[in-house]
Amino acid sequence: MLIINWNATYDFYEKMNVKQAYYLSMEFLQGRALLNAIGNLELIGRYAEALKKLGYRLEDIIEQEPDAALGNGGLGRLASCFLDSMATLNYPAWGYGLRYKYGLFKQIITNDGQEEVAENWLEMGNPWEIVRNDVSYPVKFYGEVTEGPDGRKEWAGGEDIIAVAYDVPIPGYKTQTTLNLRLWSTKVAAENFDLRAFNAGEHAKAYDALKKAEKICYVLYPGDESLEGKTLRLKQQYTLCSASLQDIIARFERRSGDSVNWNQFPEKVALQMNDTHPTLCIPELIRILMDVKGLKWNEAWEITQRTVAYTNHTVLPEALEKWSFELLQELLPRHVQIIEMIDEELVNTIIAEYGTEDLHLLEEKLRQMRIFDNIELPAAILESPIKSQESVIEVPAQDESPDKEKEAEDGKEEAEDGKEETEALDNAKDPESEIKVSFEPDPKQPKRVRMANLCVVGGHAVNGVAEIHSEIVKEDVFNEFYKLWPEKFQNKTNGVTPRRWIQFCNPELSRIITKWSGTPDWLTNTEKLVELRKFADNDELQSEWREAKRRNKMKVVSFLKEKTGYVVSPDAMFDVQVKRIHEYKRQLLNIMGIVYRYKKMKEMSPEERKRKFAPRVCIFGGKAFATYVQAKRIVRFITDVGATVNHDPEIGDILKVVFVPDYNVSVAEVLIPGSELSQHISTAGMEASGTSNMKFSMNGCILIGTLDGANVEIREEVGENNFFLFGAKAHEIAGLRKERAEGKFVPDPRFEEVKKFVRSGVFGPYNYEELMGSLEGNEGYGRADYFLVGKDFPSYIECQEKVDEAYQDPKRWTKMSILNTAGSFKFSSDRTIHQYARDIWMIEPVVLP
Ligand code: DL6
Repeated sequence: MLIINWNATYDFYEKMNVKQAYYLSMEFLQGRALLNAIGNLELIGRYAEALKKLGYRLEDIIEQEPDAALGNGGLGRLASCFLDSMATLNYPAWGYGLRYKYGLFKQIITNDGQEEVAENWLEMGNPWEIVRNDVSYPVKFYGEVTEGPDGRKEWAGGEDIIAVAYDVPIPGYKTQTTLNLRLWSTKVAAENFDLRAFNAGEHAKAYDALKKAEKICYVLYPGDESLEGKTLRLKQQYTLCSASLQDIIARFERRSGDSVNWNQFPEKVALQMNDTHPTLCIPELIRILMDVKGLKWNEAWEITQRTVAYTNHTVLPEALEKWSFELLQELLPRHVQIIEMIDEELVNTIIAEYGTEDLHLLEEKLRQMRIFDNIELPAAILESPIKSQESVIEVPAQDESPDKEKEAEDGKEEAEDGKEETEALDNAKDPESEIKVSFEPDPKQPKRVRMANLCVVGGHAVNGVAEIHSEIVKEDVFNEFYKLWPEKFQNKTNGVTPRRWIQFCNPELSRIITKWSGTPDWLTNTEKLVELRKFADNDELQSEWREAKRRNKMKVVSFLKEKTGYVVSPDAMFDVQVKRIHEYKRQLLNIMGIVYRYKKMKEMSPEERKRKFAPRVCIFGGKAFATYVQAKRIVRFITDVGATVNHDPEIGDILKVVFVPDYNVSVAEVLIPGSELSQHISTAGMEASGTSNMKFSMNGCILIGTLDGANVEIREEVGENNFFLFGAKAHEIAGLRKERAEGKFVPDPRFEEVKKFVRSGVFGPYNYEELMGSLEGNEGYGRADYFLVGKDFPSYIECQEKVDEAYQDPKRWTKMSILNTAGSFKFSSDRTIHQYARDIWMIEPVVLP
């Protein structure tokens, strides 16, 4: 059925020559496909029946499928939710990505913390893809650019590989529309296989080109510490952009027949860049239009800007990609020329806007906004109009401490970057300053290309992924661009598909929702969930609601036993924090809170303990990037605490701490329906949106969180009484950090008590000095609690006391839970996709006849 629908959809779009949106993403975190496919086709019952006749249970068959984990976390899963919504809402759209041989690593938890093992998800073959050997494109790296007789640039020589399409069907719910996710794999171009070397017995030499080509798609996100890693990552990004654009352009030409009109390209193609990873689409589209199709620069540039849009998913400076100019120039020489043209265009715009009278101001604007960082201005601009101003004086080269570079490598760039910027601003503003304006690059600093700036300049729309994040994007990260082009900036609050994240993972709750909302329509129109508000106090609904949660908790109990060996009580509150391990997500705050709880429990009589604390199972899950040392220390800390607490006979079932290994989409599908409290406790202003917060809330789980990302909007919708709020606000963070740096912060005695307790060795022999030291900013431990764990600790543990109190009143808790599901209507990815379609892509639903 899928294949029939898939072909019908494709044929119809071809025939109608519709405008299509293309979602380009280096990550798609699809998870398992079977239940989703038969669910969207409304075949679950019949499929299970058929399997039964063959002697199998659907549940067992489902478990056989490995997760397609072609993504790291939220960004990739968002892309997959979007595909589901695009198909369900009948939007003509496709996804383009890479078919990594090894997805995100498999995480093993040992006594020493996390270990990584390659995830060979294709080992048993993949029935959900069709290789399209007839759809393949050459992709070039390195080489030289020359000028042809007609003035056109020619990029020749270098290394050629072939990108081959693997197509994956994306079924919509209750619709025939079945979209395509086209993933590229790479192989050697036949002519590059050195048969002569092979025949001469030089096998290694002969296989060299083969390996070079194939390894591009071996692994998702290779560590980019080494130059080799960086080159590989850049090759991956370019492969995605080049192959996808060649494919899109070929489709456009085919559908245009004899009357190709390139001006019409943006009327037929909308291209969304999922973060900066596909930025090379911009110069690649221009390259193809100019060098292959013969368009002039102005035409190519205008068409590109009308076609491309950019979503920003992070404000962390270390994640805003900056590529080495030299590397880019070596690997993609023609693209660098094109980026130079875009940069020049931008510099002219900045000069037109700010003039050349105040060179301090101009230098400042150019420094912040140019695509090139620390690269000389185009000669024409330096000569005139800038050189015509007599006041240009060169800046004396400034010393760079060697330590600083090391710190930046350790992931501590933000703090330093912020500092540099303030200093530079101060200097620029100070008329007495000795440092004079200069447009010359600093030879001691690296030359870099800022991909985010290229995206903002090259795209017609820029969006953040939650209201607060989009404000930060406008007011902070891209403020200079916002002042120049306010009309480009938008917000598109993320969403998740209610099919996978309620209906298929939580059929118990879905039945109750349908019964009490009076219709199954909530699955495609989540506004209907609001109906539940009317019955939030109803005893019958409350008891059904609790019963469903209990059954889902029982599934979690079995799951935890199977995966960790721990046996936990279903009577305890299931308190969950599952997400990538990152300092800003503050798993450290959670575990420090648990340690505090444990210590207090130990100091109390059993009766007092019972009165004061609701029994809890604290569940953690998430992967730490293999080279992220601090994140791995946090994993180790959590597992050590678990090992101590869980075996403490005095504590028993009143507190358990479990780290679930190898958190992925399928694990989330078990944990989320059975959770009661979930933690979204990032330092305010640092989590762009979060999407698991939406999934938990939909499944009647109550959130404890800061005013960050989509938490802000979730709290608005579910009601502030149904959300446990704590912590500093985003606008306070800079001031608090400054205070800390000036040594003015006085930590709460309870926080000091916890650190001392950890240092006492109660959790085993591991050296906790680095971890605890990082919360103090001791010499050698970096940025004085940059994520403000110590600052938010008192309000966090006080908020947790309120959680205990609420949980001890089941009627109140159940009401809060129902109101969470009811208030989650806004967070369907269907709403988000409608907004992208209407405001950015300008596409309409196309229903198959
Ligand atoms: O927008 C999806 C997701 C957000 O929900 C998370 O808040 C955000 O951290 C994540 N961003 C990334 C950034 N990756 N890069 N580059 O994963 O996006």
